Amino acid sequence: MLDKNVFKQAVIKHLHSTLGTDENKADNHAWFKAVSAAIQELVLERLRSTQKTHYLNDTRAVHYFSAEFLMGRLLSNNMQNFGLFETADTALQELGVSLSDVLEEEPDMALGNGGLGRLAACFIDSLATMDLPAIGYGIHYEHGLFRQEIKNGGQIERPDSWRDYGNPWEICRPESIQEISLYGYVETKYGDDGKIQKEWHPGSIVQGVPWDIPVVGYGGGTVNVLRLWQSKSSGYFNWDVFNAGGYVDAQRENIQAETISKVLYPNDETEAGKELRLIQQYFFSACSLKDIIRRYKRAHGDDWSRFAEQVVVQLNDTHPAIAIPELMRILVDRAELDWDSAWAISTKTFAYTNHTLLPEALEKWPVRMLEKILPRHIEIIYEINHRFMQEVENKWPGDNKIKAKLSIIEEAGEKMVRMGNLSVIGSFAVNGVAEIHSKLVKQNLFPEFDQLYPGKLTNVTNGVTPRRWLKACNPLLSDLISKKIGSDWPLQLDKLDAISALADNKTFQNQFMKIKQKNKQILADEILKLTGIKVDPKAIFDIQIKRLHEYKRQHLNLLHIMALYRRLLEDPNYDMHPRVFIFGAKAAPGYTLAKTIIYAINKIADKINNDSRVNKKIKVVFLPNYRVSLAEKMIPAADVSQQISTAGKEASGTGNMKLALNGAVTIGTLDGANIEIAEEVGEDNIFIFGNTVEEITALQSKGYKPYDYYYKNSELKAVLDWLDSDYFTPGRPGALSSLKDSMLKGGDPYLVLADYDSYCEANIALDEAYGDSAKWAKMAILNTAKMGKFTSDRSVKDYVERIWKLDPCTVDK
Ligand code: NBG
Repeated sequence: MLDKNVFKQAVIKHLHSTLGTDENKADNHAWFKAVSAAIQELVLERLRSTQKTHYLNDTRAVHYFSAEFLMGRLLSNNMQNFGLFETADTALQELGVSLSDVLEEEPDMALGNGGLGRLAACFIDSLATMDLPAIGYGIHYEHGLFRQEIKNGGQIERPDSWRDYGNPWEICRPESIQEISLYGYVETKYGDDGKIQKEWHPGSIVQGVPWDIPVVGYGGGTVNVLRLWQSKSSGYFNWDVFNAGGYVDAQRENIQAETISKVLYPNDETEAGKELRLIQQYFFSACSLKDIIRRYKRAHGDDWSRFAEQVVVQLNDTHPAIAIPELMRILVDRAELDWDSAWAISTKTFAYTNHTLLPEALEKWPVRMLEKILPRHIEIIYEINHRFMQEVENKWPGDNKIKAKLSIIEEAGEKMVRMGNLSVIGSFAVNGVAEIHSKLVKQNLFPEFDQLYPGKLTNVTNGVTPRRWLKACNPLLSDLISKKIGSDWPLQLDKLDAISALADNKTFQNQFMKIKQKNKQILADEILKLTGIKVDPKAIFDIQIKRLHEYKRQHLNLLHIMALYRRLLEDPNYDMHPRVFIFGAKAAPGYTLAKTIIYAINKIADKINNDSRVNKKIKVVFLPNYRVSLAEKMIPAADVSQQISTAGKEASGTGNMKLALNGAVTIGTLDGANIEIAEEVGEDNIFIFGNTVEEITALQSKGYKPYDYYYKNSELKAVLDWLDSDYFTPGRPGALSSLKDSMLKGGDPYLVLADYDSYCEANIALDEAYGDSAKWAKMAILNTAKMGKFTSDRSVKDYVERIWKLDPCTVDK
């Protein structure tokens, strides 16, 4: 595509004419900008061809609505996808610049919290790679997820300023600005034909300015777009007139349009429940729908009959669910379609993905908040609900209990709008994200909806892009694999299975494990740089990386670490392989217990790492500011992958897939996608422990008593009591007691104690297996070999076949 010299010239040109510097003065950041600009030239050329091709072919497209896109860095990815990584590397070397240093200059685009946002990023990578017409829609947050610092063991949140020095990839599109309305009141009028008409007189108008981030498919054929909306005040709105009318809610003057896209809510798996959050959701959903309709009308004018043939909108969780009444409003109030026709179009347009069963994460908005902010939408929601209640009455005549349960409006206590129910009713397909999760969605969350709409509820198991999560992040292993089986596995991940045949081959085992060793050395250097902690790369690298949440049970891992510590103190000859426990996790700023767990990890780490009686055997590392770019360094170095959530709580997990893909062996519960990973790798190549969903249900129905476990297991008791002392927090006795209390007085809602014994046993089995290096190598190889199912290309293919019904559209080169 580009040869080395042409590439060099392009970089130098940008150094001079885009950045106003030169080869002698440029620092790494300037080189980063110049290299990105050189790559962006290619990106934009392919973007233009793609858009033209899609337009000329009038393609049906998927519109992926997501409040979060956790993109990480783009330079390396874009170069990889254009096949230019090696070219760039040598070109820069010849210019006396290190590509890896240059790559480090790019801030992560951290516009997401965790799995949900990263899944969206993997999906748009796969969509472009598979030449599928798609556009991602989200919010152009000025500040992404907070930067985490650790001070005296505790988490401090600092603002993330990813755009302070500009973002070389994004393009502002002022020509496509949209305006959306908020607040105000609804006027009921009678048309000439005597029909009732509704007119929303908004109290405030906000502009959405689109920023486009090109999404380069692997091979560089298709370049799709991620369109992110920035909010701006709409200068010209005449406030005085509205004030004089006295109609407008007094609150609206407080609205500062620009705050809408200021920050990403740092909550993961909890409902944010704030007015601004609802406005964010409406803001990006409404801007995106207007954008879609503008494009549709360009091709089809006012003929709505083909809308649902051309457009499918995937709702990534309920965050964009307000798009459903918004489309109804446009069709009924603006396009003047009758309700039934509008509903027919709308329910053929939307599909909804559920990402969690945790009750605290199921979104509900107070009716009075909607009445204030979106007065017309609440009327429409009531109308949707009214008609839906008739359906329920037909199916279950006279059953008010079912009605109360299925109603979009929750009536007990303050009236609330249930966004999950709205999403199921307003969509033609609903999916969970792993087999077990989708099963529980059907059985526990929405069983009556499943009866009412047979076939609507389905499963699409998550996946991850092997381009970023193996090819780019683990170049040594990628090269080895390509040498053995050819280089098309990043597009056909099933082909990895061919290395199964080499799992017993001594030479291959050595090559595979030597690479793991090198990756561990690289991570050990990084750990030293970031924390000052020296770890032995010969030790087992045991990694737990994910958001901090009680259900993910970082504290179960910690209890086991404390137990090992005790065993070593009691018996200096206690037989175990040296092991480094490595954590990365951010806690939601308001989640006190999660922050206490981070504090506990750091305090226990301090003690153990500085205790010469044990620190040859165990070390504990907490790497601050876990994010996509740090994950890319940690994952290739993992021997062990900790996936230890309470069964039934982790919808899928995707870190589990990334780690196994890079040859880490999982210790995990039968939860989320762990179950499917176990099916693929076989029970000999994974350490499964703990209560199953069924066993937990049984335990709870007979009355779960955490104290029984505490009194029965003296080691567990000792470890828990240790948390009450000031051993780990000198001068601050009781600083960790709330952690102990959560598992005893607090009833241990995530059954940490119930799984403790079996977790310890699994750890012993793991340690033993590691002792047999040929056996371990085989396990590691088979984990990589058997991950074919978990490419996001397969997930996207499932979505296409089961839900989106899209055809690929190749773009000529
Ligand atoms: C998360 C689940 C994960 C899952 C991702 C992506 C939310 C609400 N859910 O298990 O907890 O892997 O979604 O589907 O963030």
